Amino acid sequence: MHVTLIFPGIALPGFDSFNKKPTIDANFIDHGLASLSASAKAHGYSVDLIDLRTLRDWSHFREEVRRRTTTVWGITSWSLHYPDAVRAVRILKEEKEDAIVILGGVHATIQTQQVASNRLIDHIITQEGEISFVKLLDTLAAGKPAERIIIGEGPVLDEIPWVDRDLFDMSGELATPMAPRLPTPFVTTNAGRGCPFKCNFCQPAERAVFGNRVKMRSQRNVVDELLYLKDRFKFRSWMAHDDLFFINHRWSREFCVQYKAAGFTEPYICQMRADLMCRYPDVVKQMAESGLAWAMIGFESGSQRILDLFEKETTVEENLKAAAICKEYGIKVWANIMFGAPTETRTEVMETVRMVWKIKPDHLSSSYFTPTPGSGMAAEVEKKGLTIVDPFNGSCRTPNEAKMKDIDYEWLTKAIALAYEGGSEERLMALGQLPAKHQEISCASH
Ligand code: B12
Ligand code: SF4
Repeated sequence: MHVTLIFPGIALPGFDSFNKKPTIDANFIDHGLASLSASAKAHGYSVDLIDLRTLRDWSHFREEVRRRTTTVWGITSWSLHYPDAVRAVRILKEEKEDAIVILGGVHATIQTQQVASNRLIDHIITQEGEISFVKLLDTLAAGKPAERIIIGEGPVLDEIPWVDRDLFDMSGELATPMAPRLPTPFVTTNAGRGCPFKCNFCQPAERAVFGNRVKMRSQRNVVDELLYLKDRFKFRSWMAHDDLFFINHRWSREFCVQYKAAGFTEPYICQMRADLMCRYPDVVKQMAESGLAWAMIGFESGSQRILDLFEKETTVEENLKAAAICKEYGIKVWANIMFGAPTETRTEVMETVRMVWKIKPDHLSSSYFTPTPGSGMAAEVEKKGLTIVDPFNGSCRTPNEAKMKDIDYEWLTKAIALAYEGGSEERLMALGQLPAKHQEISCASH
């Protein structure tokens, strides 16, 4: 039996963006679909892909559907992509009366009832897909009836095949390093799944998909995959896509040993937390010696009240110390900073600007606080009627549009510009005195 998978990720980069726009969202492969594909192929199914980013427009998608004889279609969807996933399903059903559509991914997991209310979707698999997707294919291939809503069984990561890099056109990812000056070819991989922390602008979405326990592949399994990727793609740098690659100090120590023993010196980039870096500076040093070139750190805010509001469980001091540890070991700092949290005051924003100046990141990635579907904060601000973005677009954190009521985005843009430019305390104080455009950002109403 043949299956066609669909990647609907055009919400940010748009149609015809693959290999045309230099951004990661236009070019990275999707590990969820690539992993499903690997499992399906390992069980004898043939699989191909329609990646909307490679198409001209919706009529091109219709043509691609029409020219296939596929019956079973699998679609992934984050919240941001859901409206496009729904449009794809509608076209599929218009073109192929007998199409069986299976939807899975983050949005299907956190908004199962909403997805189930779309009667064009035949089956929904929530949580992790590899095992249950194959079981569903087996049932369909046998012509037997199958449940409509299936809770995905979580696999043991070393027991599933490496993600299928033949599903996507790898040329986009190979040419698009995550951080400036990381050499190409560049590849991404995932060493594990899940995160034990509870930052409320993110959780509980992660746990809804991956459960409460963090699962790591064995170091051997990851290093073996990197050896395969080296052989196949000759990569010169790579990224661990994990929410947190440095999550377990024992795992990381052994990974460094095995990575070096395999002869690797290739630089890599990953996400890290300031508190863990401060607790285990020796591991950070070991990672730097093994090739860690960039640490992407969610510093988020220079205000302790805002960090606590986010339930980040880090301190401003840890933020500064983690950055200093990176400087000491020659690791470049990618600073993720969030502006415009609900109830954030101007004084608190200014504290964040000062923190950025002290950290002096090699790359500053600023975002507006965004009510990401599936996060605790989103539920809270929606209840209070503060959200002004729609629940799908709402997951895009790019600081280019207003997300929430009561936030003076015009002023915030100036503060963010100052964080980027660097500047003096006088300029910052002058910014603080500017009259508010709409309402002062304040705690008053909440
Ligand atoms: C890597 C990553 C990225 C990469 C994307 C690379 C890519 N194209 O895949 C980059 C850095 C570009 C990125 C960007 C963004 N991301 Co992101 N990202 C992640 C991250 C950390 C890992 C994704 C991953 O590889 N997971 C591992 C795979 C194996 O898991 P999976 O994809 O969920 O797939 C499994 C199941 O969901 C299921 N499944 C998935 N699809 C299907 C389909 C079928 C048919 C079935 C049966 C099952 C199934 O089975 C899979 C295997 O078990 C996740 C968090 C996370 N840990 O998942 C956030 C996450 C997906 N991102 C998120 C967000 C919000 C964004 C941004 C919008 C942020 C922004 N800029 O504002 C952008 C959107 C960009 C875009 N593509 O349009 C949110 C999505 C929340 C939501 N409600 O949808 C997440 C969950 C993080 C969070 N909690 O905030 N991201
Ligand atoms: S923001 Fe990062 S550390 Fe916090 S819960 Fe999400 S993945 Fe974990």
